[in-house]
Amino acid sequence: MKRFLKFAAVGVSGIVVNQALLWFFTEITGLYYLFSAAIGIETSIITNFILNDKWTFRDRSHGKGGMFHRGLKFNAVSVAGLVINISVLFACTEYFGIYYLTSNLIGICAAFLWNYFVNLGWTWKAEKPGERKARTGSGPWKSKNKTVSIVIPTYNEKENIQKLIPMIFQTLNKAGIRAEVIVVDDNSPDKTWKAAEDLAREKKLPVRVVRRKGKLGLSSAVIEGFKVAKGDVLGVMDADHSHPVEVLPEMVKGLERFEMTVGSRYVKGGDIEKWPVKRKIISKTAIMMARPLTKLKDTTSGYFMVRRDVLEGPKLNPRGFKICLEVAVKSGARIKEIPIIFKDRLHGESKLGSNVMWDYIVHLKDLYKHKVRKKIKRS
Ligand SMILES: Nc1nc2c(ncn2[C@@H]2O[C@H](COP(=O)(O)OP(=O)(O)O)[C@@H](O)[C@H]2O)c(=O)[nH]1
Ligand SMILES: [Mg+2]
Repeated sequence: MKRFLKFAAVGVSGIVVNQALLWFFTEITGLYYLFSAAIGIETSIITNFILNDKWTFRDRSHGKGGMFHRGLKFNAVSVAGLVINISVLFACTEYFGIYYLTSNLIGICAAFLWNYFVNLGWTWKAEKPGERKARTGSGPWKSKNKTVSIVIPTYNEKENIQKLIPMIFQTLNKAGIRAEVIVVDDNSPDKTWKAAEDLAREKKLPVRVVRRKGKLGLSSAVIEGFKVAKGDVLGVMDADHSHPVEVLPEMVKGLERFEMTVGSRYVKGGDIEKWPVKRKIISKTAIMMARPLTKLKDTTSGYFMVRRDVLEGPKLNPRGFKICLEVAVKSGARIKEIPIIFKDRLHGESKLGSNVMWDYIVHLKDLYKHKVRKKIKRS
């Protein structure tokens, strides 16, 4: 319904453009009015197309064929719509004796419905999951001109976030990548949300802060961040400087050939700084437990990026805290792991309590169930 209304709003804007140009060329430049009308119609088709591609069908404008191809289709549909409009006007007036202005309204409605549904099913046709997979293999996706939304879940990370946000922008902007940061804070007692808001205002950075009622958990925070993110690429990182910002550009670039990139401690070149043996053993055990679920080596990583369309299908579980694993398993995305040296947190203390291991086991149980169901469905 929302899409339908957006399409209607764009249509109205097209009428304004059309009328304005018709008036301008006829009255100001003295052009013959039918030529002016042609310029008005074609320009409004183009402006309508751009608005629909960037707004109404934004979620479907990454498909094969490219923008030019979609533009041609839209043009053809619009011209056919115009013919429908005029034919209905003519038929209603001549054969049914309806007042010509009323007939035109009927014609406009018919053309509008035609335009909407044909564009929905053809110009911006939804991709089947298999097509998405095929497209990923050939890799027409380019990281150039893409915007990256980095979601940072926070709880008592005031000092960390104040340092981290400028570092993210510096690194990405230096690599020519546009970015926005979304801080999802659970009403931290240390007012992390306020620190982020102040920083954004002072340094004029594209940072948005989602302040939730209370400590509602890591995964649900990330999912809320995804909901408000506007970028073509959605990324997640911890606020505590454990995740190195230097690899951000490489993670974006990696999406040209893969659907998901993960900052990994367990591939060649990756490591963990200053972890006691006990913690390393727990971490390795946790990873082993998830091994049959995915090819991902660092299943407990919290540092990742995905193309927006990867998140269109799967319904993500807001419980738990291993959102990267959740996305990897539910989406079945092709993943590239990028080595990182995982550092100890800079300020503050870990937010994950003693029930972490239990939560993890419950989460794994859900994911195994999901995997088995998917297998049964396929066979
Ligand atoms: N919004 C929100 N963020 C959280 C929550 N729990 C942890 N975080 C954030 O998630 C990130 C990872 O948590 P952290 O305590 O560093 O986990 P650890 O690295 O496994 O010890 C940090 O940026 C935390 O501030 C939560 O319940 N809500
Ligand atoms: Mg941490």
